Amino acid sequence: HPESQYLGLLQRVLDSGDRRMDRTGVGTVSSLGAMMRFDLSEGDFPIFTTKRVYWKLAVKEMIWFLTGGTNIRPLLAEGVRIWTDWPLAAYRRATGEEISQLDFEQRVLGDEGFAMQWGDLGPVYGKQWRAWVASDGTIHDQVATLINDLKVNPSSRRLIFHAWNVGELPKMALAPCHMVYQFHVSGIGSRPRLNLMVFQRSCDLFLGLPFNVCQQAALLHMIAQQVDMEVGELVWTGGDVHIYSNHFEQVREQLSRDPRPFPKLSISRRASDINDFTIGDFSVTGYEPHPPIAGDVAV
Ligand code: DHF
Ligand code: TMP
Repeated sequence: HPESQYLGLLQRVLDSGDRRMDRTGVGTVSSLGAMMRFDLSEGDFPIFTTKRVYWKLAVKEMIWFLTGGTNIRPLLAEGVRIWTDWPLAAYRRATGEEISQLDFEQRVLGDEGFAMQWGDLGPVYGKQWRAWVASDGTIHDQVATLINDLKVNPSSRRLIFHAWNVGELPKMALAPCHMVYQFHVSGIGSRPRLNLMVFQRSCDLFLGLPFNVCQQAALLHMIAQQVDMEVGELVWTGGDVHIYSNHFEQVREQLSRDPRPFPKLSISRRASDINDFTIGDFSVTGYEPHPPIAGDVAV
């Protein structure tokens, strides 16, 4: 089962990773370097099954990246709360106010001025993907360029977008984790297939990775549709792959479970362009996971 790649990685890091303290103060066990390959050509959608993964949240996050947005307000409007912790921590630090997460989210949703001031994550993924500002001031829409290049030059070795904008890292709430997206077309001339390799420099194996793999598969489907190609393979690569010490118990529970077949994904509608996708376009069938396993995110 392809999910065994994930379970094997969890086991390997647990068994032989390096124990250390990390930026968040939680502590991890960590190893360098990992790869997983998922064949998506038969419609398989890699939503892990050994715990329930809230795939709609992950796909909504991907759609939000594609809008070029960096403010959590539209995420909250969609019920996606996975990014609240960072602006919330910044707000508490700056004001000393002991506001609850829920109250903070209500203010971001209800007060546009407040959202502008406190809900922005800085020039994170969306900004770098859709409006990277070069040193001469020109603005680069890397995603639009990629889609154009896939159409006119599918054998290119430069089919990349990238979020590690060194000069802007200090302004980001969190430095990009999944930072390089490289595309590759096989079967040119007959039945072109679009493949994607992602490099993720830092990976929270329990909370982050299940979201990342599934949203990256969704991205591959969206782009393939826009360039009239079939979907091929998702190759996920990780740099610092780690398990937080407050997830050990959860990971052991997960490792005791047997993976089930991956569900199937279909996109029901041809979007007019890459900015036109909505969550309602994604339909997943046959997802029958084991029960959810909760864990706290390290801020
Ligand atoms: N920091 C850390 N330490 N780990 C991360 O995975 C992470 N991911 C970020 C931002 N910073 C991060 C963005 N993505 C969750 C999933 C993805 C994500 C952030 C958080 C998460 O908490 N998932 C829970 C439930 C989510 C919910 O229901 O709202 C899960 O069980 O999957
Ligand atoms: P770092 O910037 O110190 O590496 O911390 C980022 C943490 O967030 C790290 O545990 C990796 C995790 N992460 C993911 O695994 N996936 C994601 O998509 C994001 C945004 C973060």
